[in-house]
Amino acid sequence: MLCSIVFILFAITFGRSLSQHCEVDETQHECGGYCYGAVKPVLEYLAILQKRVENCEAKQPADTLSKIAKMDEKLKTLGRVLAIQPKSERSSQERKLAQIDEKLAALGRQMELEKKTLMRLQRLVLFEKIGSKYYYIENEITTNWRDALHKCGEIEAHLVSLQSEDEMKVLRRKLDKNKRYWTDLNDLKTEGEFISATTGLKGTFFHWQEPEPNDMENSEDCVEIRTFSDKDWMNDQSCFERIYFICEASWDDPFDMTI
Ligand SMILES: [Ca+2]
Ligand SMILES: [Ca+2]
Repeated sequence: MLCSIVFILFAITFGRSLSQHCEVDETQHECGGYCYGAVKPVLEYLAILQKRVENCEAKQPADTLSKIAKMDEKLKTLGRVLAIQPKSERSSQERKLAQIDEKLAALGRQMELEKKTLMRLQRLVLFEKIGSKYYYIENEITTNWRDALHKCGEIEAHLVSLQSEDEMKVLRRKLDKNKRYWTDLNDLKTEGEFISATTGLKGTFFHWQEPEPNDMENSEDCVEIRTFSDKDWMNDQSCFERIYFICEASWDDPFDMTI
C-alpha cells in the first residue's frame, strides 16, 4: 500500500510538471518531440519503479499476513493460558481459603470449649451454694456500689437480690458479722422508690432497721446489709461508700452453659 501511494504521488507530481512545461508557447508537435526526448529517462525510471511497486505489493502482504498470522497464533495461545491460569489460581486460592476457614472454625470450637471449661471452673471455685442459690461473697476488697455492680457482672452474676426472710437468714450465717455488704437495691432514679438493679423492678423484700431508710444528707441511694450487730438489717447508704459486696449467680447450675 505504501509503495502504491508513493508511486501515485510521484506520477501526479511528474505529470503536472510535464503539463506545465508543455504550456509554454510551443506547438503541440514541437512540444511532443521535445518532451519525449527530455522525459524518456524518467519514463524508463518510472517503469522500473512500477515493477518495484508491483513486487513490493506482491511481497509485502504475504509478509504482513504471515506476521499477523503468527501474532494471531501467539494471541490465541496467550488467551488459552490466560483463560486457564486465573481459573487454576482461583481454584487454588479457594482451596486455601476453605482450609483457613476450616481451621478457624475448629479453633473457634476449641476456644468455645475452653471458655466453657474456664467458666465452669470459675463458678465452682468462686461461688458457694447457700440455700437454693449460688453466691460469691467478697470479704477482702471494699468498693463503691457501681464498681461492685460491675464486678458481679464480670463473673456471670449480679449484686445480691434478696427475695425473702428465709434467703436472708441462710445467707447471714455466711457473712462476717463485722462487715457491711452491698445489695442490688437502690433509689437512684426516684427518691424513696427502691428498685432492684437486677430486674429494674421495685424491690419485693425489705428488712430495714428503724429509722432507715433515712436518706441522710439527701445522699443515700444504695442499700447495704448490715450484720455487725446481733441482727441483720438493711440501711440506705451513700453509693460512694466503700464496703464489701455479695454477688448472686445468674445461673442455677454451675454446669449449665446455655446462659
Ligand atoms: Ca435515697
Ligand atoms: Ca441510711
